[in-house]
Amino acid sequence: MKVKFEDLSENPPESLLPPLDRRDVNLASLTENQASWVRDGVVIKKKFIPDELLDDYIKRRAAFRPGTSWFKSGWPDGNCYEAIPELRRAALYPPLMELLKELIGEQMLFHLALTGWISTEREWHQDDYLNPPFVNTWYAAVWIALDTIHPDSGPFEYVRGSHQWPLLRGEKVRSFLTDEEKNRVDPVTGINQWPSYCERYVTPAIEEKIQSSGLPIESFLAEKGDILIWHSRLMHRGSRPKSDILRKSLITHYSGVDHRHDMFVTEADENGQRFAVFKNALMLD
Ligand SMILES: O=C(O)CCC(=O)C(=O)O
Ligand SMILES: [Fe+2]
Repeated sequence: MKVKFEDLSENPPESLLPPLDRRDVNLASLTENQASWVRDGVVIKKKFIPDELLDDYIKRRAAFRPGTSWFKSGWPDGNCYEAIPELRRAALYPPLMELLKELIGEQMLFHLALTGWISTEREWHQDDYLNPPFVNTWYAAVWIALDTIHPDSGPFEYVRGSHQWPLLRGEKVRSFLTDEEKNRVDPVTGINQWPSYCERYVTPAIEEKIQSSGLPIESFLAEKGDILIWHSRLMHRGSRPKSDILRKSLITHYSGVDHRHDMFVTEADENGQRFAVFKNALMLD
């Protein structure tokens, strides 16, 4: 049976969504950033994060296991930031946090960092469905360029406007797994990696949806300090690299502070910016 995008997605009740995701949003009252968010599902800002802030992080990141494969893939844990103040300072840069709040409508909680200097090669997806269902797009992620991003390095690709499509739902997506896949656990982590097992039908369903929408695929070819903030319904992927040139970026993910009761341990930095604390990271140096 061929699985279609419509089989995997739904439109959640409007009352559960952030203000800018509701149909009754007053377009005339929006700031320029908010208008871009509503129209495109992305906000791109050139030279947004100061070099000094990024240089501290880059120095720390560049010292992580040079000469090994870890150097390219980065810290293995999404909560590595707990032990890396230089990363937190970039991720919690107050003007960035202010901008995220302007888009989502509440203070944001930082809870996930991707520190690889290569593409994730993660196929087309929306981020929201990888989270618990109550997140309901109170969520945003930021792609921060740490250097010039080469077109052959496997850049971030996205479909502008696709955030207006229905929302993929974890439960619906998992319902098409085989029983073996539902019960399978990764021998190393002990975790069921359902998002990757689902790719065999999710990716073709999204590809067909993109094709039939006629919307173009764009790449974020950025310079150091440029950022792209994307909506948690935006279709995006880490494209396949065409060479082994490094893709130096930092990717940070946030949820509305009042929409993550699963992340109940948090801390605030000196500016009052919040991050989730899990205290189970492999602290590798
Ligand atoms: O490799 C990439 O740029 C994609 C990253 C991504 O999908 C994510 O951080 O949610
Ligand atoms: Fe993603």
